[in-house]
Amino acid sequence: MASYSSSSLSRLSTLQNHISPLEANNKLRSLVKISPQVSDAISNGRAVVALESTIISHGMPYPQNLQTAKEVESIVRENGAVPATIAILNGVPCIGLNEEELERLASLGKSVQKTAGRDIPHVVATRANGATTVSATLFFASMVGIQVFVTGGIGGVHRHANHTMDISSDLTALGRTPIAVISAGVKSILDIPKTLEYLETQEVYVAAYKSDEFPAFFTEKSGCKAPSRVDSPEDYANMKLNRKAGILFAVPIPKQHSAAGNLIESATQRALTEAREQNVTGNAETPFLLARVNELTGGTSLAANIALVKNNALIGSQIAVALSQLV
Ligand code: PSU
Ligand code: MN
Repeated sequence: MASYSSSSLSRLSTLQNHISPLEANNKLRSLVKISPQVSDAISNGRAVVALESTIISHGMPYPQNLQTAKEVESIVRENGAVPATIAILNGVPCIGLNEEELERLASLGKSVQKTAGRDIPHVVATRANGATTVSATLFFASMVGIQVFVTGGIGGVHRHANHTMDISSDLTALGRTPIAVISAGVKSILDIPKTLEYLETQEVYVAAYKSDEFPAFFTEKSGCKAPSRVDSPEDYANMKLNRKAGILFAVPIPKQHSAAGNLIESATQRALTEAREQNVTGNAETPFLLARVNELTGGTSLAANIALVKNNALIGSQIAVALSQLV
């Protein structure tokens, strides 16, 4: 249960209750801190790539999470774009982290609050540290006008969602935020066909990169046909982002890293059974499954995860650069 001191309660009510939604958003906007590099790039129309932070705090163990976060930022820079890792530090939404901030977030790991869109007012009001999921990162990225966002995998419709109603808010956030999200598809910890159906309901355009099939994170194929296919970052950028909804751009894991797909799939099945036995539900389920699959595969899944995130950063930067060159 969330609990509040009176000062944080008034901070929360300022953000949520006694003012209009527009005023609340303006208030939140005034609290946001944008790094000088990101701010400069946005005002000059240069390519910017947003990066989420739950993948750092909850998606990977320390210190590989820090190492990966730094490498992903370097890849973005090497490919001509400016990285903007997004997180909430001491209640301040930060767009673009410096080295010390990134280090702090990575070493705090799971003690940082996993922050989806619904959690933003609480984390800000209590001046807590929050690692933003895809839904919360989309919110802040769109607030400052970033058009491209790279991650590993997005949340989706969970298996057994017909009983639990567990559908990630990443999908509804994508439905209302005109940003291109580059991911390696969704993990088989989720129900992939239902996730694709729900993305259609949310009017999210889904394209696979150089493939006819929607990828399943650790493997190039999911058995589900991708709604559409795109063969170059330029073609993709040419679709422009003049829609109300987001675009999910699914990049299959590079071939040399997908070999362990079967091993990872059987570990996933076991982790899913354990989650049900131990009654792990709600927003604890995804981090539990990610960590357990990593343990069960002796780190093989982590290595594949790191490789695909870096590949997504490469393609996402190319898309951001191509977009910034469109007039
Ligand atoms: N899937 C991954 N790695 C991750 C996540 C999902 O392969 O790190 C994280 C992302 O931050 C995503 C969030 O937005 O989990 C979804 O959580 P939930 O299923 O509770 O909505
Ligand atoms: Mn959920």
